[in-house]
Amino acid sequence: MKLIAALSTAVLASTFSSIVEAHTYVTNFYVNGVDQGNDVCIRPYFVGQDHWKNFPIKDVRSDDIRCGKNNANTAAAKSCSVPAGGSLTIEWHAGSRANATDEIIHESHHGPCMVYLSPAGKNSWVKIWEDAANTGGVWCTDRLKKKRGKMDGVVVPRGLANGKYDVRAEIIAHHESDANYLENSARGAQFYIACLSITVTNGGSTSLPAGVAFPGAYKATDKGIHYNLYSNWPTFDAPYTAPGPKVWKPSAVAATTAKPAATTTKKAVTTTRKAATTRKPAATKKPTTTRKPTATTTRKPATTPAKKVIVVKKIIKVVVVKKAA
Ligand SMILES: *[C@@H]1O[C@H](CO)[C@@H](O)[C@H](O)[C@H]1NC(C)=O
Ligand SMILES: [Cu+2]
Repeated sequence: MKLIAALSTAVLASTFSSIVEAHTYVTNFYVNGVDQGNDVCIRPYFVGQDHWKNFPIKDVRSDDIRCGKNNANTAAAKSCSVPAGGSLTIEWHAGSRANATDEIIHESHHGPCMVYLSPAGKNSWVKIWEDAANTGGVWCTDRLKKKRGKMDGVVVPRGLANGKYDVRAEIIAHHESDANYLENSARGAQFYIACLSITVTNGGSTSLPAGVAFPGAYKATDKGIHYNLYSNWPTFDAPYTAPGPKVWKPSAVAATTAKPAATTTKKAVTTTRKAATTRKPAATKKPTTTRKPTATTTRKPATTPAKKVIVVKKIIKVVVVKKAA
């Protein structure tokens, strides 16, 4: 137990130094693969203070949790047409989109992604997509980095009634959410949010069901918000349920929406497994930076506390041997 506590502290310490570094924000989105343009149909970010552009919202009771800092009731200058059944790809960046090596979101930031839809200006949000998988410690944020920031697999329900809608895209970063923001406002979960304006065309007769309001939908104590990313170190694999309602799947669109999400998740997991088959990286890397290598090899055992200690001991042993050599 003592070892685990020490290692968790080391992991935490490594994240503190990077708090002010690259967060993330939405620069562009694509309709059926077509880029709508820089900042087009996206609510403009708060510019009173530069840093809010990519800074997280942390208070779920605040109006800012709806669409970002000071953006609860603003509107994008334009609404982009999307045919019902069409795909939305939402592109995130930490710094500049023009930077080919932009890190998308800081390495320490791990968590799920979600997309909600509301009739324009109604604050009645229906979750239409999420990627909350964390198998092997690989999260949506990690997949996003591989895809150069492109959050894909989001489909506007086929048959949805024509009209203007707001899209709320969200990433939750859990690197400090072992603390509850209400108890420690310096830490807590970080919410990255952007709202897009779309006009659905070629739609049908399906209306959105009643949605949830922001603020209102989340509580600081929700399991998917006050979540300890480090509790099961080194697996990062504690069962996770994203906050908010379940993804809405109208029967008419179930087939279209289910597929992309499932495929993406499986692929990512397979990649990690392969990478993790060698045990060495886990030993050579410092506990603070290990994330992938150890994740899969120790996945199952670590769910029981007794075995967790054994796993940690093994790693320590290897580290010691290495140093002696
Ligand atoms: C591009 O992004 C990388 C990674 O964050 C950063 O180190 C580099 O300074 C950035 N380059 C420019 C020109 O901003
Ligand atoms: Cu951040």
